[in-house]
Amino acid sequence: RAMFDWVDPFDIDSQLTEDERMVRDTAHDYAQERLQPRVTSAYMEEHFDRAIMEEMGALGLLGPTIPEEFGGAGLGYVAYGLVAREVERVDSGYRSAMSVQSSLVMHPINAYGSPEQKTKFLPKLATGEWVGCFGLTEPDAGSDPAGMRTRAEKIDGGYRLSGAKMWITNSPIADVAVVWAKSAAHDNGIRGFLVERGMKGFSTPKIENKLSLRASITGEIVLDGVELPEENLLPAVSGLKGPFGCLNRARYGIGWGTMGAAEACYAAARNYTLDRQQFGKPLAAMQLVQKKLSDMATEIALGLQLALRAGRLFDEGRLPPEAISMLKRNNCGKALEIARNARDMHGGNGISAEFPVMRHMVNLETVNTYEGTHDIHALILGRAITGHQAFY
Ligand code: TGC
Ligand code: FAD
Repeated sequence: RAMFDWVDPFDIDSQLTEDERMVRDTAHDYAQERLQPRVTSAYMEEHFDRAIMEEMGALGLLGPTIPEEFGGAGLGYVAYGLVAREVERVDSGYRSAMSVQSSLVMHPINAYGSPEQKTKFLPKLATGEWVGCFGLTEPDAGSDPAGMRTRAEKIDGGYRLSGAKMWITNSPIADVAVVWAKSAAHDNGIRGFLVERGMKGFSTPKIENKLSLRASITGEIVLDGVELPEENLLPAVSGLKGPFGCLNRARYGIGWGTMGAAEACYAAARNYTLDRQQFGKPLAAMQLVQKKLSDMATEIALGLQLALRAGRLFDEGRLPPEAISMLKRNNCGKALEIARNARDMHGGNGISAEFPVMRHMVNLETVNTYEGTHDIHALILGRAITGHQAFY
């Protein structure tokens, strides 16, 4: 009789290559040894430690899919997902910092940038010497980025950018911002621009008092007539498919990352209910508690298999964006449900920062909203299933 492993019931471990397991173990050890000890105070103080970017860079965790010639690790998307899972096992905010740098900043420069842009930006982003951010959302354009108001006007030798971006991960500490704007010189099409720290009219005020993702830094991007040279336009993409091509990668990473957060909540709920006695026996011996743990284990096992299959298809170039919507929506929604149940199973202790469950729960509220809300992904899937768009 094969033995049941409550952590890995379908032996996902043996479905990974040796290299993937090595990357996973490196990320696991780093996350547990260096991130776990600082997360509670970072969360309470609403502080992101900038040194984390350099630590991750030194281990090759930033831009792992970027070619080695530009400072990346040249790894596949399964390895990238495994890193996201290990980092988000500690906190969704740390995974955010990492996935923005990798998928939303390094990827567009690598995929749409000029050779000069790749040489100038990618190696420094890979080591964490530079931090990047991605500006798509605006105060009046969130789920509908086509409604953006940020404008690029052609000037002699370059462009002048005017507008504002809202809810931007890493913006207050960013050295470079990938900003999406409607460009008058390109039939008002959406184009990507590399805005560098120090450019006149560029500022990034911090958004204070978040109740979620407090270990990640979030801000605005204000573009007050920022003038930048022609060489800072991303030359090789135009239209919304530019930012969406980046979002495909970040959303895929969230599919893995949220399972890491869910696994942390499941393990915490199991440990807590095994220790805690009520009515003369451990809570874990009660039927209702066992049902909750069984549901958690099942959803995590299914979610991980889905993420792994998605990663294999991604590496083969066969993963449709709509399948990424299914992965992001399902795994994030299930992780949120698992975190809420784990919080409940900790009773009063569940609301204390001594335990990770409520922090994961409120973090996952953000993850359920950003990179396309839960309902927007349902509509993306609905359009693909029926052929009718129901966005408006
Ligand atoms: P639609 O007509 O569907 O498409 C416009 C053009 O884009 C192409 N396209 C895609 N290309 C690649 N990948 C995808 N996933 C694509 N989806 C669409 C499409 O083929 C078309 O190309 P073309 O050449 O024909 O012009 O555009 P729409 O305006 O109808 O889109 C509707 C909708 C709702 C699907 C879309 O706007 C959407 O996904 N909204 C959600 C917005 C969103 O996800 N924002 C995320 C902001 S970044 C963020 O949250 C970072 S958090 C990071 C962290 O901290 O971890
Ligand atoms: P809205 O679009 O106003 O949506 C509000 C509600 O209406 C949601 O429930 C939504 O599902 C629903 N809704 C919208 N349209 C429809 C419809 N057609 N039918 C039915 N229901 C609908 N953005 C970036 O560009 N870069 C970043 O780095 C970034 N980081 C973020 C970090 C944090 C902490 C947060 C909270 C957000 C971040 N975002 C970032 C922004 C994020 O992507 C947006 O918040 C998200 O896309 C939703 O947009 P919105 O907030 O404007 O909500």
